[in-house]
Amino acid sequence: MSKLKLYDLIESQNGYKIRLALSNLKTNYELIPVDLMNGEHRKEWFLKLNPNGKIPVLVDNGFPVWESNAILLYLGRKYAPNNLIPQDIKKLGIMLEWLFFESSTLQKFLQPARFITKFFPKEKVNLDELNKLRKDGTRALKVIEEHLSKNNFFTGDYSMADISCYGQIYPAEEGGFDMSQLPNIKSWQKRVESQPGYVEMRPKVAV
Ligand SMILES: N[C@@H](CCC(=O)N[C@@H](CS)C(=O)NCC(=O)O)C(=O)O
Repeated sequence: MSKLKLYDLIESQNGYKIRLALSNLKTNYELIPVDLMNGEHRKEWFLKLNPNGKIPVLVDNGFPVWESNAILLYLGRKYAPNNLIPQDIKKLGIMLEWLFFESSTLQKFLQPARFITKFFPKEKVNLDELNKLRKDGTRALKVIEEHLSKNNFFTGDYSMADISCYGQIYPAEEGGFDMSQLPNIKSWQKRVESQPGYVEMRPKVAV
């Protein structure tokens, strides 16, 4: 049994970032699904792992780490110190910019837009709110589109910033975002998909 445990749900794009990173790093882990629909993440045992009551949470030999981008930095430092976290101080600065941009801006709009579009009953959807999320999310995507017009990856080389933004953007169309107008993002997605150990958000089921 692996000493790394990931509390997660396949449909979570924040959890997917961690699954992608662990797969890129060829690191084994145990996936423990958390039943959000039945409020498992609000129970006392889970709040001991993450007092904020959200997935994903990584538990390393009993030590819990929460917030997806904090988990990425933890994993990068532990398993790939010279690889997915740049040594070069300027590149490190660039990677951190995009990780913070992801959690403060991109995630703030893309995640609720997808949640509302995919999981809310139609009659409960506030269209003004949803359209505002899509408008602000599209603006954030265009900031990335512009950056990727001059860079193959966020820092030049594949790093945790790519994993974080890729995981968040992966299901963006399910949130009603039109990705067809963002060709640089599309090309970058293909480059991420050709990295060793790449996995999709939803594992393919054998037929
Ligand atoms: N900023 C957090 C966001 C985590 C988050 O919002 N997780 C969602 C699933 S993707 C969740 O647990 N939602 C349950 C809730 O908020 O009640 C991160 O990056 O890890």
